[in-house]
Amino acid sequence: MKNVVALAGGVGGAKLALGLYHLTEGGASQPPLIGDLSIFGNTGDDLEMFGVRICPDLDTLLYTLSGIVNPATGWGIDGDTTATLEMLKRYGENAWFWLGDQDFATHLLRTQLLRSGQTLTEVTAHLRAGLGLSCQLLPMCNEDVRTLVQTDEAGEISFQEYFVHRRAQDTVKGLRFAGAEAANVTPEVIKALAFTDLIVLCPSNPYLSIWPILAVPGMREVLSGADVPIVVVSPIVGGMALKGPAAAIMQTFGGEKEASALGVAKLYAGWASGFVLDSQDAAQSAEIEALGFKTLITNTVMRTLEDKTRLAAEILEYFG
Ligand code: FO1
Repeated sequence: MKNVVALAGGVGGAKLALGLYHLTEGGASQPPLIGDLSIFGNTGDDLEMFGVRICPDLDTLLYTLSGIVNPATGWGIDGDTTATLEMLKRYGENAWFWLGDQDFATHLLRTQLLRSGQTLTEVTAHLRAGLGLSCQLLPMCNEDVRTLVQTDEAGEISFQEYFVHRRAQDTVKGLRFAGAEAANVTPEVIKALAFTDLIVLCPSNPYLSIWPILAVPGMREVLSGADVPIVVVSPIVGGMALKGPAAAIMQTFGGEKEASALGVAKLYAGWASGFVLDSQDAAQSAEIEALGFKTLITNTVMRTLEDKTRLAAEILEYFG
């Protein structure tokens, strides 16, 4: 059995995280192929609203892995209702961020535990245990780091303002991870890396989901220091993002003529060692290998649970 660390952002990353989780004993794999699984989640998308702390990417991982996620959106809780949000609207609040009633319970408890002095790592451990998850879910750090998006149209705005309120329509000129300079790699992250055999960067937006994690001072170094393969799974397939604005951002902010798996590989060249690209992009594999990557070409589009588990098992077998 191998131990695995996975880095993940939101919906796209959570799909592969679920595949990896299914290879653990707690995820019911018989026999289990993964011993310890630790997932490092992005908290740059976090926000405070109506007095509560919301961690959308951690929650997407919590809900996906525990099987209660809304399958239509990939975030939020399946069948959740909006009585609380409706009441807030009645008071005249501009409730542009969709928050379900059950989802509110997560934010209320998180906020209470944080106020009692627990770290975000401790609070997240409490939540994942409550949902019966046996893998570790670790926020990238305990300090507040906020992804700010610099746009042509609206200046510098918060991530959720850009992504949800303004529907990711603005031209992204730059990103700032406010608070990152004061953040620290946590002891739990360091411990997980001490025992890992493989590091997988799930197919999440490099700029918006993975960069904030790597912006924590020392994070890149501790990941490299684990001295195990660091494998990137391309979130770009056939020139398109599997989900979200990654392709558009690669072109505007990243300066690529067109979004591609090769473009993603260039972002991680010299640091990561493995690259998983979709069969549709097989023609790019020679150039990706020329950048120094060992490549795996396979079907990376994950629709069913079988797709997710198969991709996770292939990655483990090829790079583990
Ligand atoms: N995404 C949306 O497109 N609209 C929403 O109103 C929205 C609310 C929301 C509430 C809780 C949560 O955990 C996630 C939510 N998301 C929503 C998704 C979220 O904005 C993104 O998944 C991530 O932040 C990007 O990785």
